[in-house]
Amino acid sequence: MLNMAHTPENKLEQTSRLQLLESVLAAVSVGAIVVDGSRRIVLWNKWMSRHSGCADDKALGVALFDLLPELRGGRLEAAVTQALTNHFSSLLSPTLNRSPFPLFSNPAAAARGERMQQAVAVTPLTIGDDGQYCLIQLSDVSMAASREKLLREQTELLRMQTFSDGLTGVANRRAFDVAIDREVRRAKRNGGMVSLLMIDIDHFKPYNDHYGHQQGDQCLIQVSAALQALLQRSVDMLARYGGEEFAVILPDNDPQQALRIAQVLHQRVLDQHIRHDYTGSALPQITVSIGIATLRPGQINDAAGLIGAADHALYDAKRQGRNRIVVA
Ligand code: GH3
Ligand code: MG
Ligand code: MG
Repeated sequence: MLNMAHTPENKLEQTSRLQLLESVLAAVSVGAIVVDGSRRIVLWNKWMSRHSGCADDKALGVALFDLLPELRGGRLEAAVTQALTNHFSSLLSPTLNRSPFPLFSNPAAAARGERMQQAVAVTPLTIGDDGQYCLIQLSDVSMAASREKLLREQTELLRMQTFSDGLTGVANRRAFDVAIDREVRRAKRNGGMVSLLMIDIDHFKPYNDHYGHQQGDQCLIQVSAALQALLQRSVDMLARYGGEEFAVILPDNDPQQALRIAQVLHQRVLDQHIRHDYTGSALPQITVSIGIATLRPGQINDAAGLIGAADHALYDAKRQGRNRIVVA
């Protein structure tokens, strides 16, 4: 068998097999680097030359971490050491280490200094009896990464749309339900309180009927923007509760603080001077009625009770003539 391998025919065969392997290495669209036991580069394929801007004649024979000192002390060096000494393979997670090598997908990206995002696999190779080598394979995952980023952004947009009102852009009823539940549980856990305002536009049906639905929509946008502009704490939440009804959640606010905020919001809507000539005998402009309730230890103690009490106070404000505030 050994003798056969040395016949001229077999030699030729071996040479062409080597050439075949070399062509494959040059053609594949992954980077291949092989380093020996002293971490000197013994193989650096075409893909590496193309994407690193460093030709193989510059790389071969040079210690990898001399050629690329930025890789020293990092996860790649640890992986190479593991492969050479313990014969362990490893994959460098692209999420932890997006672009360890200074590689660029194309010349334009190189000009912008925008590195390729890489998947890196490190594999031990034993050649002959005790020749320890290490193969580093690199692939370009920039496309996959940018697709993933797009997907993440779209998911976030969908999430936002799921929780915000399409007309006014403020939180919608679904977001309100989640928030009121969270704030009530938080208040009960801490023995604190949370106030709720229910705000309803007065005589909105005749406004719609006389000025048209589109102008009605504009009015809703203007009122919600005016209310939103006044809420300063990030924990306060304005939501569109339904049609022309809004809710404001005020964590940690007692009834006096809630009343003060309600007064400011009420006045702010008046200051908009949105003309409304069909309010009957009332002021010829858009006004709101507000009901306030507060969840406190020993009193109202769940979200449904809080909403019911604020609603009831709002109903009282309407009954007493609208354009006013009632505290439950
Ligand atoms: P009150 O002073 O008692 O609150 O009377 P109101 O007319 O405001 O109340 P009502 O509940 O009778 O009418 C609410 C109206 O709000 C009915 C509907 O035409 C209008 N509305 C609800 N949602 C929208 C919306 O998204 N856009 C527009 N343009 N109008 C809406
Ligand atoms: Mg109304
Ligand atoms: Mg209403």
